[in-house]
Amino acid sequence: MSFETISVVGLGYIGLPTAAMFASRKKKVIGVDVNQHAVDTINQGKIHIVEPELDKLVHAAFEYGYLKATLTPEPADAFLIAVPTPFLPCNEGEIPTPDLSYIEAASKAIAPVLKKGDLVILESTSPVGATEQMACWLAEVRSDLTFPQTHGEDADINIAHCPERVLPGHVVRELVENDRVVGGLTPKCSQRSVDLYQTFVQGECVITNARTAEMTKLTENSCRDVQIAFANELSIICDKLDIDVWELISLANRHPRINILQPGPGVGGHCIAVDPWFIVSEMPVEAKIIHTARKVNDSKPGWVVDKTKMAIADFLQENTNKTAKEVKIACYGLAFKPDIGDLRESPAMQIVKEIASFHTGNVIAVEPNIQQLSSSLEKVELQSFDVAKSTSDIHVMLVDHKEFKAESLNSPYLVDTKGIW
Ligand code: SAJ
Repeated sequence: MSFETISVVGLGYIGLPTAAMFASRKKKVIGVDVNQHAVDTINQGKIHIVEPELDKLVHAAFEYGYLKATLTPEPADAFLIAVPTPFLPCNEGEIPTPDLSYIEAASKAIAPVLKKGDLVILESTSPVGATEQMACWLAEVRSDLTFPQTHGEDADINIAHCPERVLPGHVVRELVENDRVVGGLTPKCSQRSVDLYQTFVQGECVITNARTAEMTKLTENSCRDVQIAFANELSIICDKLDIDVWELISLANRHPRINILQPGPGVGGHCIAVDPWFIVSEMPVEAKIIHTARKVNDSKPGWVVDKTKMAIADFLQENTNKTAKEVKIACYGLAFKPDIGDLRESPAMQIVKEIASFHTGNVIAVEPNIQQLSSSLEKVELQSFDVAKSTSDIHVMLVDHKEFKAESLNSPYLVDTKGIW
């Protein structure tokens, strides 16, 4: 059965580009979101998030009449669920556990409009077992339909997990080019999902089962987290040994089988710092390295703040005529990674907030990718690189944006978390 109408539930960083991609291949796409602002914006052919090339894609999809957004699900032949899977609130030191309430709400919202022959794909990053759980939620609401967990290949509804793997900043290209892992609850569920993705995916669609597909995504991001933790741990060791960690890594990486990642101020974003906890919370005894890596990366912003405090102390010792209140600190970069303006879950933001909370003098931020600072940084002043460089006493390099890499800054009071100056 072909897919004439496709519904994408959750029009965020993954759902909206995916919806626009299907629409660009002349599929009728119904985007569903609980956020009225997102729905209204998309229904004007505009976007409510920042992602290169996405505005053109959504604008064209809307103009040609292939994409519309709504608050309430409507019947479709395939449903893709791309809602957030954050973790539940927990106390410091506790292992965070995943919050599946958005998936539950999305499942229960689409259940009333499901019909025999529909395909439901969970794209949200999920703990192992979430797709089976989603199938149960759907079945609870629709006892008149049959589902793969009870009726296998003969079920009325097909269900699969197909995790997104696109890199923020390159979403439009990677959606087309990346391979996809497709894990159906039955082989037919997988095959129908592959048929759907091949509408626009040029990468290979590789079939497995749902649990393996869920674990694949968690493994990819945990692997990167562990590798970054190794680099961050090295940076702390090298600092104590008075060795330049950047030179060290570039030398070690000359070995044909070594490829160490880069240290930084910590790990940010909504995936790499989150997904490993899905494994740790399910397997707390076994997941030792994954758990430790999380702790190493989460502790890095605090280490950078301590280094800044030491730089202030050194400065005051050398400049006895000055008080702490007269010391000006410049922080370079606020985004969670280079060359984007996304400040959510950013270790750089965490560091700047902490510096602003203890420091009695001026704190400047330089962030070429934003126009104004959020209210959470009310004490901080947004300035140009040149002003920050020429007027500040302490310099804290946090994000290696291309604009910063093109500059140089030499100061005895420099905390350079990216090794660019
Ligand atoms: N980082 C370092 N050192 C490095 C590389 C990255 O400190 O050498 C930091 C970045 O500065 C940033 C964080 O790690 O704070 C994460 O950045 P990233 O570029 O590694 O990844 P994300 O979060 O933008 O996207 C990841 C990608 N996953 C992998 O590369 C395995 C992407 O493919 C996923 O689709 C995405 O997570 C997701 O949605 O899960």
